[in-house]
Amino acid sequence: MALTAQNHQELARLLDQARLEAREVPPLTRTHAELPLRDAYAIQAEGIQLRTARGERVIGMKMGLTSEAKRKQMNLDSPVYGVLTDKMQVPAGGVFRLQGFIHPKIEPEIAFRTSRELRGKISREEALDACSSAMVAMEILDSRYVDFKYFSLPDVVADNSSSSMFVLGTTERPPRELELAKLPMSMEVNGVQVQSALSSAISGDPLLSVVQLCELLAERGESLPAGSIVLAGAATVAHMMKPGDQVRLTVEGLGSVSVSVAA
Ligand code: OOG
Ligand code: MG
Repeated sequence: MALTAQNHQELARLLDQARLEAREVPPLTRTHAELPLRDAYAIQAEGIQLRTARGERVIGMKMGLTSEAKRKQMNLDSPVYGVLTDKMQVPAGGVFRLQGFIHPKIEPEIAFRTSRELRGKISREEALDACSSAMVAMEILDSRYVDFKYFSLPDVVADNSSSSMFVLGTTERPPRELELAKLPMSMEVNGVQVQSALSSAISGDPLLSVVQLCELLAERGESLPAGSIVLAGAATVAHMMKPGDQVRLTVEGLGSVSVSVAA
């Protein structure tokens, strides 16, 4: 049976409450075996609506599952997007408190800032023109599903693609000055490397995540507004955190960003 707008709202409320109470819920496809991706994005949008109604401001988008390492880990086969709000941002060098989250994990990313609106099928060159800067970024994921397990793309999409918090580096460089697909990335915890990859692990070239995002948005008749932050997706699998951890990501040419983990 097709889902109604009311179903979308109900499921969005369920996930929103789970997030606010840091409580796990079963994947939606347990009760809604037929959950088309289109409906999952509608649930995601309703969830964002609940947040903006409380005063949060949308400041960008995240791409997820843009690397082979992530798709393998989650056993899912295509990229997805989610929405970022101002409340999700941890300042560079700031503190991330585990309390209030369910089972958060951190992952190494690269982010872009756009200076003009992007819509539909665009070329890499158009994406390059529209991105005024690139920066180092880490995303803190949290899934509202039991044990961070879900078995379908619609589940993760409805849950805002597991997005939770993110941190951006303070060095912003024009992407044209960088060899975007050849940047060594290294994530360290307390000075010890836990993940490393080349930036090409992200969509073959992180800028292509922006191209893919625009295509996905166009399927819903949407565009990427000027002034958006875009997280291009993780280069490696995500890492669990414990209190006292100091997590730092360094991307050659873009500098470093760190976050301290507290209980
Ligand atoms: C989905 C989100 C993946 C990324 O960067 O690949 C993601 C998940 O892992 O739960 O954000
Ligand atoms: Mg991510």
